[in-house]
Amino acid sequence: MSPTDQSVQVGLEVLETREWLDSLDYVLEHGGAERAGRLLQQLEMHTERSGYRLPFSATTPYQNTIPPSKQPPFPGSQALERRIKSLVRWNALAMVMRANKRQEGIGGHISTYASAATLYEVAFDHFFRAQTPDGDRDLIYFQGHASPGIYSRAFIEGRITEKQLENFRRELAEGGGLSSYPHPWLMPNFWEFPTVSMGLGPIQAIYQARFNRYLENRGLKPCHQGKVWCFPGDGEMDEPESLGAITLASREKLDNLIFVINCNLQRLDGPVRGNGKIIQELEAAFRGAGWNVIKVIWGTDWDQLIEKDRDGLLVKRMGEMCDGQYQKLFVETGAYFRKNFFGTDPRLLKMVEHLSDEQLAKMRLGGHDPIKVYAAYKAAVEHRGSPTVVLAKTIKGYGLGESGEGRNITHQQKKINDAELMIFRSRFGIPIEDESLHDAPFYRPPDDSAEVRYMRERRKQLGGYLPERKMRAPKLEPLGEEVFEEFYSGAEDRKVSTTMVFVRMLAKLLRDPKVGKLIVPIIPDEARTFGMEALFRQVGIYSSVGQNYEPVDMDTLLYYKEAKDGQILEEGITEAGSISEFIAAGTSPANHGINVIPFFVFYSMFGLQRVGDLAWAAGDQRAKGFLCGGTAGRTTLAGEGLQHQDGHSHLLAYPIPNLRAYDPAFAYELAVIIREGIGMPEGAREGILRGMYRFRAAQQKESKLRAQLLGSGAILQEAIKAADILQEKYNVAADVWGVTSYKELYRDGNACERWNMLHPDEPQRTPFVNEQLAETEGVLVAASDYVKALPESVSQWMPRPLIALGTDGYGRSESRAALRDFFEVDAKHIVLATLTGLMREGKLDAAAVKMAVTDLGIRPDKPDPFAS
Ligand SMILES: Cc1ncc(C[n+]2csc(CCOP(=O)(O)OP(=O)(O)O)c2C)c(N)n1
Ligand SMILES: [Mg+2]
Repeated sequence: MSPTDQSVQVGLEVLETREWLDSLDYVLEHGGAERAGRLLQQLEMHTERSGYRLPFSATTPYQNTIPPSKQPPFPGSQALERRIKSLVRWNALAMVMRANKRQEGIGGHISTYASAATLYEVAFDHFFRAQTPDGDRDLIYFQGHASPGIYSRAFIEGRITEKQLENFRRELAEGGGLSSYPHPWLMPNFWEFPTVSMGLGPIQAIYQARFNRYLENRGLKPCHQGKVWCFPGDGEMDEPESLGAITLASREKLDNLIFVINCNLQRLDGPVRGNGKIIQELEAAFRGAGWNVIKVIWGTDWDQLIEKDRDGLLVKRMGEMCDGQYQKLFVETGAYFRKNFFGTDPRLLKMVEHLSDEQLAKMRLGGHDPIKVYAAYKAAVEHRGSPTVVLAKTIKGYGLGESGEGRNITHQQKKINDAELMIFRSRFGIPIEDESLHDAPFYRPPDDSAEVRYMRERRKQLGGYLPERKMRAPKLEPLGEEVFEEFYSGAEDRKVSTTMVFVRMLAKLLRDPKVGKLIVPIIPDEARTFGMEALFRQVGIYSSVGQNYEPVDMDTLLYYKEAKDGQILEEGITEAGSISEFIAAGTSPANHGINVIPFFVFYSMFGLQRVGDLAWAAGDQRAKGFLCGGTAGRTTLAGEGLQHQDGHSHLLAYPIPNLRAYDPAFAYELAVIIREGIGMPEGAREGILRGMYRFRAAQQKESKLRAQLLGSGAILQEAIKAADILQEKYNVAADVWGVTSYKELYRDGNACERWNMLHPDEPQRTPFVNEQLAETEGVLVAASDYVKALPESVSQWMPRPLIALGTDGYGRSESRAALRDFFEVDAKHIVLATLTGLMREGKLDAAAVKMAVTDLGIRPDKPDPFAS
């Protein structure tokens, strides 16, 4: 075709397209969206029947799902809300900057909240309900590393002190501090859901929404207006857990569930989909799964342009450009924008000829525009029949100036320079003078200011402040002995597996008039393996739609019975889903004020090994319930392969401080454990090549007081310091050992033991650890940055008793020095442990050790890190 023919062709196409569009507009106007939809379907069918294959597309054009004509009016004061949002932005930035000025490297994130501020603020002012009219409440899964913004708002609301804000990531500081991320364990009156381990928020939110329906359908939860909101990052959506359960949400028609994905096009290192478009990719995934998808891409500034775009040129151009290039546009000038975005077609250039470069550069994205975000949330809240996902386009580090906004390094940025601070201050209208700016002081308007009054009034209208965690259910009464009595006496010489006993116990509990209804059995498709099928019939399997088919085994006694009020949660083959459900149930006393007792019964190998991070999150949020590993024990489960033979799940239980792990042998042991578990009284918490080398020998050869200090990793330095202190202040000669691998020492020790056992008449081998320490003198002290179980696992081969120091317990966000003091693994605690050992050997008296406690500056009443 000649160029002239080509342009004639294009001209004809434009005309043809216009005619079709005009016709469609007519139908939309006179017949409505439904008629238009039917017509389009017929056109599609007609094309297919004529033998043409239309390209499949799960996406819609790269534009807002809600057109301006369908936008509701914005109900609040935009001006005041912008003021409040600016103040929240400021303090969020200031808390991270100040923390890092005081101590380099303490960390924190400024760019994530900067991109998400509008997404949160619109929700706080208009949507998040601390209490719904029917007494329910919304449950919010905040994006973990957006926490500075959430703290900042609570500060302006007056719920968090300036001191606490000052001590962001300094939780052990005087006056208390704030944890880096949402941790209910650390801030039990504030955070409800730990989310920062990517992907755990989304899957937990889905199962939370499902569990709420379960409670409602079983009549345990009378109210149902609450929504579950989850705010993941676009990078986070790559986690299998993020997308892995989305079909469950649509299958279950969870219209009580709203995802808001902050699509700032960036993750930690760089673009999420530089060569693609994350919003379109997510749209396809969620639409394909049956979700209601609302895209919020362009801000109000774009409305006029899009409205004039009758031929769809602009929207086509919007859809062509990949995310990496969009990111480039965000950091460039208006002139660049004009040339590289609109410059591909003279007609596009014409569209924006009335706009200056400066105006072009300021064209806002949808996720930064409260009007667009409000419209999306309102549509999400009102939508019925399926869950909703809002895909909001934003800029990472929005407002942080030249060095932060949209840059690849922005995620790790902890501060901005004075000039940028000044621009930020002026852009967001923060009333702080130039002279004070350098320190980034906090700013809170007075209680009677229009801003504080407005935000408090909004929260009052929405039922109170958020987030707020508290125990909303009364304490469970301990169960009477009579339930368990039959198990105390045993099975009269009959050998019964603990799994079988457990199932009998569970069946009995389900029949108990007091707690029966509260029991929530959760099974990932293995009930028959454990002999639990009788429960199908006894209490039914939960199904939100009942049973729409005649089960094949209907004529048997124990048929597969599904029911709307069924009690068993048969989750299918998803351990991640099942434990998420377990978490929802186990936190229900706090979140809903409803006491339930979840029993998650799994093939033991597929417990902690499979879903360790979720189990950790369960501990963090204080979930209560029973994790029951059936068919446990490496040698007990004969016949199955390596993927089934669990001999280590108890070791995997070590790191979770508030998980109690038992390996019961008898029915009565199991009975005692379960009875104790249900009615446990509050506050009852009872819980380098071959591996080592001598790093340094003591210089002082003639002292009678001697010690062997074993240090590992970063803590080896503490052991060296301790040896110096011991020598200088206490006349103790201490050798220092570097232990590179307790596991190797353990493996070697066991290998020797085994060989010796099998070769009784040959010279016996000595474990390496014993060989190393046999000729030494003095007390043995080990310290590492890991749990005490590591050194203790090899103490059996040491010539003398070992005192182990380690980091058992939940961590804190703090400086290294404060943390090593907190966990008692620093030099002074190693010194104290050594002196204690010498006292036990009778070489020092108690008074001398007591004096050392004082001299070393150790507080004897400091909390036990294992239990705090
Ligand atoms: C399981 C897991 N892996 C890695 C990280 C470390 N990490 C924290 S934030 C982040 C990037 C998040 O990007 P995105 O989800 O897009 O959030 P954004 O900050 O852009 O809103 C990473 C990799 C983590 N928190 N959890
Ligand atoms: Mg991102």
